[in-house]
Amino acid sequence: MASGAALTWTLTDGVAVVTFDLPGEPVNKISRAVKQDVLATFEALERDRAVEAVAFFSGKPDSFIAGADIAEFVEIASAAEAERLAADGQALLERVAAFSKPIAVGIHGACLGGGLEFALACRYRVASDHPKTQLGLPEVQLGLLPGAGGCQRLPRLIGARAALDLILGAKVERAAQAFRLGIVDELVHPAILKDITLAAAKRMARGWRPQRRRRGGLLAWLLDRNPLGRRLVFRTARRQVLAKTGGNYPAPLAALEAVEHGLRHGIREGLKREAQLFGQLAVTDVSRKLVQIFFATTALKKDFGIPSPPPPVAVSRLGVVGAGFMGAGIAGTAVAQAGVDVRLKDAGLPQVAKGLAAAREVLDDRLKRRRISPYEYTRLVAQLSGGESYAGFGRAELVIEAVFEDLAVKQAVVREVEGAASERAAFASNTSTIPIHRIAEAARRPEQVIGMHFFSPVARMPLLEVIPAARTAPAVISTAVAFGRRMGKTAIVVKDSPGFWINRILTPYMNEAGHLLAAGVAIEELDQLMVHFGFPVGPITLLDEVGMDVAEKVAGVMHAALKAGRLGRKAGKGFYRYSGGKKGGVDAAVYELIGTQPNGGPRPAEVIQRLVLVMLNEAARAVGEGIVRSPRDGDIGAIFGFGFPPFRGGPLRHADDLGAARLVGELERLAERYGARFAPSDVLRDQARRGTKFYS
Ligand code: 3H9
Repeated sequence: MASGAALTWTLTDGVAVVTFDLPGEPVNKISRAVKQDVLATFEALERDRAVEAVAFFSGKPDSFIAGADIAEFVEIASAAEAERLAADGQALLERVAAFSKPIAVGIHGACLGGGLEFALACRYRVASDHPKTQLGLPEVQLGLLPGAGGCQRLPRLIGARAALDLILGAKVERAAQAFRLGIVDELVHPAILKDITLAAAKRMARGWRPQRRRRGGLLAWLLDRNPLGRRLVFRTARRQVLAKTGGNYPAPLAALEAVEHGLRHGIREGLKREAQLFGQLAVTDVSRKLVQIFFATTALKKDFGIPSPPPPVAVSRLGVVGAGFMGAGIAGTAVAQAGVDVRLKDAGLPQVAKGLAAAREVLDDRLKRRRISPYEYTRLVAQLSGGESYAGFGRAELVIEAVFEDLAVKQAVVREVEGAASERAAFASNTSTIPIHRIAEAARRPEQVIGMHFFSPVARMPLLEVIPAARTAPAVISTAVAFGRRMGKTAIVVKDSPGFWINRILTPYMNEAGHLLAAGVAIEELDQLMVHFGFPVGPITLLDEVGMDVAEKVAGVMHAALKAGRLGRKAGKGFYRYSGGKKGGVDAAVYELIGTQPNGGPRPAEVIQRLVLVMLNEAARAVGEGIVRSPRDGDIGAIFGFGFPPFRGGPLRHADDLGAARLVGELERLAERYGARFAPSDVLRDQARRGTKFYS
């Protein structure tokens, strides 16, 4: 037995069984110290004549290697330093790839970034067929590229097209898909992972060489193996990246260049270029922002929104009242993600049947995308049931209502649920507009009442706002947050105040879009300008997507259009036309309804300024009122809730970047021209006076 700080090994029958278990850390990551440890261990293994082969495992129960240590990137001061970091990582993995004895890795749990790059440098990869086993190179999500040889080794293993698909999309695949792609050589039950990996190492020691078949048939050959086909692959990928990123994210383009350069000029040159580009990316503002988002998101995973949170109640059965679009989405996502039994209730059986069918679509989608097996699918479908009474609610630990947005209706539902469910069951309202304390007024047990505001479509939108009212019990808060997390959501705990956080800051933004329409800006132009700013969709498309819920509060011209039955996408018509679920062009009739025609309107720069500043100003005001508990929650909420451009770090980081003094000056000028809706908030004025920021 030998040991370094993180790596230990024992010898079994000529095979060194190496275990990587970083002390005191929940996951294995490759830091500078770990690199030294790996080098020293491999030197020792090289020297030891009794070692004929190596079998490598993680000592963590649920993860293999989470990649390079992201915390080290934050401290990097120059591109040259970051380039050196990548070159060091490459040199280490070159050493592993050229190791004189065969290495087999047994992968169970997350194998990401530098973790996968390490596995790719080894000769044989066995993976456990377990949902926790996920493989990928997610570096571009951090504004970086796979810098320890990933841009070179992956395309050589699985072809340029498949590798670009993974690297540029920051895709993380389950083991079965990684096996299909040819990233792993063998897929086994977790119970035999160790034995199979050891056996492979032994066979290799005796001279066996794994044979790899190229996947993908003739098409892959045509596209990946000849220069013309390859050129087409790169051209298509570049076009797709530009369309997707709008030029705001440099990492995918740089990754593409690293892959292309390596395939054209050989692996040496490829590695050199890869390290240079990694260096340049690591010091960009975009990467810094994306890394901050990573750490903010991981911190939120452990935060229950209250000091000393009591343990959450373990939910095994969920009751959902209201089988409409939201209710069905909540039911389907709860089954698919949290694996709980769900009972769906609505007034009539036809609604229930429709809701159950819609909930099942969430599972259909997972099956189609191979996120669950046919066996899991059948099991989960059986966990969904419903009816027109509250039968089955007695055993629910949590009930979520998603009925019509009307106070009296919601109050009636609380009372009915209190009659049917256990005394301990928590009651959550999925309202987007009604104060939770008003709903709780009707309750006999108001301490059990809370808000859980999901976004539409529930299965895809990653944010959950959890809204305790003044009397909500702390355990109910922990339970709502914990259950939201089990549903795969990032949860922020926000104050019970009109619009909570998301709709509070969206409303003035939407409202301003209305003013701009009235001033003659064309609908498409408005949308395009904000997409150019970095939003996934512009305000008018967003309005069509969210429909009436948010728009109800939006004044003026918007109201006229919406009152005419143009409820947005869900109604098949809004500002744009929709057919078969697809968005068409702008419906010109809208302009007549709102009594204006596009005539150019203000300059594009002013359009962007007005829309952005009105939102930042409101965000600042809401922070001042304590609507979110921290700027971190506010930024993550805006990014995950409606796609505030991640590369800008969120509205509050963006406000910090612009600086309060500048914001106040610009808002004052806008207020002079357009009125009090632009009056700078006290928070910004105060920051401008003291020279402070949201983030210290
Ligand atoms: C890279 O590899 C670059 C290379 O190509 C080239 C270099 C030259 N670093 O998420 P969790 C922390 S870039 C530092 O709650 P889970 C995390 O902050 C990297 N810290 O657990 C948290 O800390 P704390 C590419 C990391 O089970 C704790 O570990 N890799 C890292 O829900 C637990 O994390 C990625 O982008 C890291 N790499 O999920 C993968 N990873 O306890 C990033 C985790 O102090 N990681 N931490 O709050 C993940 O996606 C998830 O953490 C993972 C586990 C799925 C692994």
